[in-house]
Amino acid sequence: MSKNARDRSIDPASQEMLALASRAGLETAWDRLEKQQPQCGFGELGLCCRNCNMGPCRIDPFGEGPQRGVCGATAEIIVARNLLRSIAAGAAAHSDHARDVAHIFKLVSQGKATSYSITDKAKMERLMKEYGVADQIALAEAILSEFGKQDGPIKFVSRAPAKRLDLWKRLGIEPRGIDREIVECMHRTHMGVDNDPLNLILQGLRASLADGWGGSMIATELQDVLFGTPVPTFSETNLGVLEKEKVNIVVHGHEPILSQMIVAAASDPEMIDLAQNQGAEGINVAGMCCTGNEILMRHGVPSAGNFLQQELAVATGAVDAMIVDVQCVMPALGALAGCYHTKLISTSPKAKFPGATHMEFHEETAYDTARSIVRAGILNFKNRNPSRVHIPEIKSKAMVGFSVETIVDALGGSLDPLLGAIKSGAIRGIGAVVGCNNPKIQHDFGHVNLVRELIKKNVLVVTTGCNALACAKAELLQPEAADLAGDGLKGICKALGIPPVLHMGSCVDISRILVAAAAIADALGVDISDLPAAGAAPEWMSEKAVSIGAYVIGSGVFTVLGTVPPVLGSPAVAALLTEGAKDVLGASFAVEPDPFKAASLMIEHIDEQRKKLGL
Ligand code: BF8
Ligand code: SF4
Repeated sequence: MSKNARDRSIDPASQEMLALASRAGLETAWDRLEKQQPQCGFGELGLCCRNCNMGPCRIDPFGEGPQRGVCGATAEIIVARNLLRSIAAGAAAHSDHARDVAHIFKLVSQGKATSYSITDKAKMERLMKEYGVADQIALAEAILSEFGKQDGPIKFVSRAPAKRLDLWKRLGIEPRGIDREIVECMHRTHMGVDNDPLNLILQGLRASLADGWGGSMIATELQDVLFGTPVPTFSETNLGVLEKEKVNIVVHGHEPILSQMIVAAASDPEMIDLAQNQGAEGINVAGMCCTGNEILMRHGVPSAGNFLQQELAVATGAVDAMIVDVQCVMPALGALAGCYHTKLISTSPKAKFPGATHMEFHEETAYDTARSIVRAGILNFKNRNPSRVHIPEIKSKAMVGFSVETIVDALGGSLDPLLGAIKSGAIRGIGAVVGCNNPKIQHDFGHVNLVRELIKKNVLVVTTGCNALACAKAELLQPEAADLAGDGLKGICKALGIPPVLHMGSCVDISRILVAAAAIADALGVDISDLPAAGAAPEWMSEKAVSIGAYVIGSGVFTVLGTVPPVLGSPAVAALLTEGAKDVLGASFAVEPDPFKAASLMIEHIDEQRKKLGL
């Protein structure tokens, strides 16, 4: 195998496909990153501004060239504005996803979107109680009104511990309507509006809180209501889940309102018959990225991998259809699919891709469209060139589906055993490790090594998104992985039959981690920032991750980032995020690309918190 493939990923299935891609002359994200070198130094530092047409402007980081944009904006202002815009984009992505789920929930309540139904009625009733409404339609309307609400705060904010709520109020960052906060970010960053870095960052926190405790939480809650609250389930992950003799349909993107329907359509007997008539043994649906996490944890549908494996899946030559909706779908896929028989099918009116066939998905006709899409995949099976099929025989078993409800169940009905274990030190603390892949970091290296280090030191890990999939592939989501944990954590996991790394879902499901953190803080009578807990995003790349990072520290959790955010062009903003925030929010960021050092930072923080709590 070429050294290149080994340098690019630690995952053997990905290495195998990277070697194949390079032999076949196929271009991947790693190649494109190389071609981008050297990347723009101003961009890396956050020092360029295109917010008006007197620009583009850039600030010379060496102090020799211009220190102000044409309007007079300084490095501080430009860096803070750029950061705010990234948060707004990330919060918009999560929240617009949530809006679509809420919209479907409303249609279901009105008896319109007949392809969908209510699966977790008890959860829906709990939400009705929380919102103080008497029926389902009223709940749908109340939730939808969170987006356009003019005066806050949004409902789920009251799930935060009282001390946190007070702090948000005092700082003036209690989120009002979700759309309002995002629009305000765009307004404030327009030329000549908000030019105070601190004021800009406070608005960034508010918009991000509207994501974490708003958009993302709404998505999670209503997806559970519609599709079921996850319970522990076993499945498999990695490219080896693709099957040579079956029609392979990969669902990639983020919204389970699509992937759920594809899963249902693919198990339709008529579709299976059709697949068999076409010479296949059946239909194999596999997930990719977060929509993969959604169906993995709810239905045990195997996942073909995380973000950087989307191109590698196509390169197996065995994918008959890759169905995409929104977010984290590389526009490179169309051209790559064109080198194979693979049909790339886009489905969202919001997201079209070069080289894709567009089969638009609508709530009212969801199941019929899903059947047409699955049929297109089946009919493409005969176009597969068997001599070009190469599926790595590598996959890992994983136990997934740890919703907060499930964790409480696994603990015997209350958080007390967990609190007891934290108090006794058997569990040293909790590490929330989340986020993307980024070819700037060897694929999965940051994720897997950080998590291994944490569990070794008795830190229970909760995970979502691409980290969850990295851990699954590295066999850390199996109960047997308890053997890799320190003695205390190992004992607890063995007693409960759970892995030391708990898969809590997709990226919007980081809201589950917030709910869990709030419950633990409440049980201990402290704020979230007092908990022996820390977060990390070892390989993050997306703007959603910027919003997540902001709401996580805004909620009081110290967080280590594995790739450098574009803020170093302003020492003042960088200091605010890594130091100043601590005094105000009780939490701040650290940047540490080395996962072993990152684990040490998290553990140091956890130990400090333990000491403060007298544990
Ligand atoms: O929402 S972790 S690469 S797939 S952004 Fe994207 Fe990042 Fe993966 Fe999921 Ni989240
Ligand atoms: Fe330049 Fe100011 Fe316009 Fe930005 S807003 S492009 S710094 S003039």
